[in-house]
Amino acid sequence: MSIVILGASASPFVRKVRAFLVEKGQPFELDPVNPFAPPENWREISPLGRIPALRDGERIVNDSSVICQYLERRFPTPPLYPTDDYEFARALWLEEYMDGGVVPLIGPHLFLALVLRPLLAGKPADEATEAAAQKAWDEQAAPMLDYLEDALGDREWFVGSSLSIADLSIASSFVNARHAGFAPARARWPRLRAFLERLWARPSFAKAIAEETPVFGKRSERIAD
Ligand SMILES: N[C@@H](CCC(=O)N[C@@H](CS)C(=O)NCC(=O)O)C(=O)O
Repeated sequence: MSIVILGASASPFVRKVRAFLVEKGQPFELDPVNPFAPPENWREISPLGRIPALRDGERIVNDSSVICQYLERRFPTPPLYPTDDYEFARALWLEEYMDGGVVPLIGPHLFLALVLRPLLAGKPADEATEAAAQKAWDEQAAPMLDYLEDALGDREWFVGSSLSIADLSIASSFVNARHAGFAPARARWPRLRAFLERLWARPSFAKAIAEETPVFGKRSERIAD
């Protein structure tokens, strides 16, 4: 039975599911769906109108977090959720911290404002939009980056001793900031920045980033140290 992700590659939630399947070594297809101009029957597949949805043969699963938990049970190896009770909760919390906290900031203030809208309008963002994005990064994102820097500490992975859903979720969400020309500055968030670079170099992200960058990631050239 074939696995199909329905969604647009630039969505952090779609990218998370994609990376999850690559890490599982499971083949899949990406069927492009733009949630703002969806196919006619989209609400039958995605009752909230959101991407991603996953098609597994005849079955549909919605919501990236639900999809990843489903895939974990469907393809248990390698495990991408910790077995320890508390570490399991930590991994889910960090995923939610991204999905419910960081993405709602990076999405509208950086990616939509500086990448997607200018792309659709065919002209770059104006100065006020640039300034608002920088302010959102400096004032609202900074404490979130502090939290993640602390949560990672000196460890290789956010939770436990191997790659987990927490790492995939964090790495995926910051790709959208990268496309918009923002990454945690090495001087202030050295461990988080090094972590992101390690994760982005994995095949589970490198291929997606290489595909997306020519379309969405031109501003990534301006990322400084
Ligand atoms: N909690 C959902 C969030 C999905 C989500 O918000 N996707 C956005 C694209 S990044 C979307 O489809 N937006 C269209 C809409 O809400 O109408 C998940 O993890 O899958």
